[in-house]
Amino acid sequence: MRLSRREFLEVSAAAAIQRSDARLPGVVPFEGGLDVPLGRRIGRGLDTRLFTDLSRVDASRLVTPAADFFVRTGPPDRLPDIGPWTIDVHGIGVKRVSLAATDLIERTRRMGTFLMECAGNNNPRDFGLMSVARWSGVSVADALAGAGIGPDRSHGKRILVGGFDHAEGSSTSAAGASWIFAVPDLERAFLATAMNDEPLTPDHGAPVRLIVPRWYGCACIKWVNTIELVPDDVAATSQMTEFATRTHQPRNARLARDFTPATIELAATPVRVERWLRNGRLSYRVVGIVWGGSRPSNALQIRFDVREPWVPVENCPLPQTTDAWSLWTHTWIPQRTGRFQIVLRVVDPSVAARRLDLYFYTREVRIDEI
Ligand SMILES: Nc1nc2c(c(=O)[nH]1)N[C@H]1C(S)=C(S)[C@@H](COP(=O)(O)O)O[C@H]1N2
Ligand SMILES: [Mo]
Repeated sequence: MRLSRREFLEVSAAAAIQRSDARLPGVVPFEGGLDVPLGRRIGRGLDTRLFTDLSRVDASRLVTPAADFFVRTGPPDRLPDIGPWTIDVHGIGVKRVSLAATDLIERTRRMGTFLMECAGNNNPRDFGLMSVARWSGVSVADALAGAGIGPDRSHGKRILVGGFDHAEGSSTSAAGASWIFAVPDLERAFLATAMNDEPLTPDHGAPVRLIVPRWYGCACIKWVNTIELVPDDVAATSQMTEFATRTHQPRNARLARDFTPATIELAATPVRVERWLRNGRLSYRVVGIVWGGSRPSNALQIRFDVREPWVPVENCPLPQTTDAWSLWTHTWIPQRTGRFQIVLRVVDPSVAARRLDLYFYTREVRIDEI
């Protein structure tokens, strides 16, 4: 949105009178990538998408409303009636049990606020295959204990969590959804039945989906209908193989145990570039998020132009947790008009940040006025 000269003078005058800063309307749009509609469900079936509008993330809106939570796959057409839904728990060394979704829903309690990101979150216009919700459910350990499977289940076994899925793939996705975990991978995992205190919707895996905090979304199986104890040397599933590159797996990973945990390393990206008048001068304020990683870090630096030095992000409080995203802001006074690539890096060598190192979350903006 651009201001007319008159509007500009009015806002300037107002700011001067108040001797305070004034935010100008609108934001500088991010360029490049696909111009997809945000916050609106598009596509059909397996290819259903909803991209969260990350520019709306703010201190008062750190949890994504359920209707805006990203969707990576719509419910299969032949999704069975969720009323009598059960999870078939079986496998080596266990007695086959059915876990009723209604039982899980009765035992549901709040699990916490967690971010979910699709491993294929690669559109620099938006990066909107990422959202944060308050989840409720039953921990996997409790659910298995309820099915008579105690903590000793770990002995030489892995756990496959499978979901109902589309019968056929599409040009961008394969059919079938299951992930095989080592037992410790699921320590914090839970079977979610509610998002933001509302029952799960079909888009998000109703009646039961898996949430594995800090892992990419591809492991967070929707419409869960199977939990199977499998041998340690079991082959990886087609879902794991489909997402192997995007979850940074070793080349030639073939068995489930060849896979590394599909965790999200520390990452950061701008979510909007605001225009401000400060003491009658135009300046820009970059608002961004930092997420992922096994421990919080605020050692972020930002750069707008390869010819300029990296500088510390101006205002980046140490996040209290890496379970969700946290906000940072940075005042920017560009010295020229034209295109800029906004990139971030973390300067702590003990923090793994593969995607940041690859400039994966770079944003491009065009500045017309300085
Ligand atoms: N059964 C099933 N579960 C699934 C998928 C799927 O296609 N089928 N997609 C996965 C992927 S790739 C992601 S990113 C998340 C997205 O969850 P959401 O649509 O609720 O945001 O679900 C995961 N769980
Ligand atoms: Mo995904």
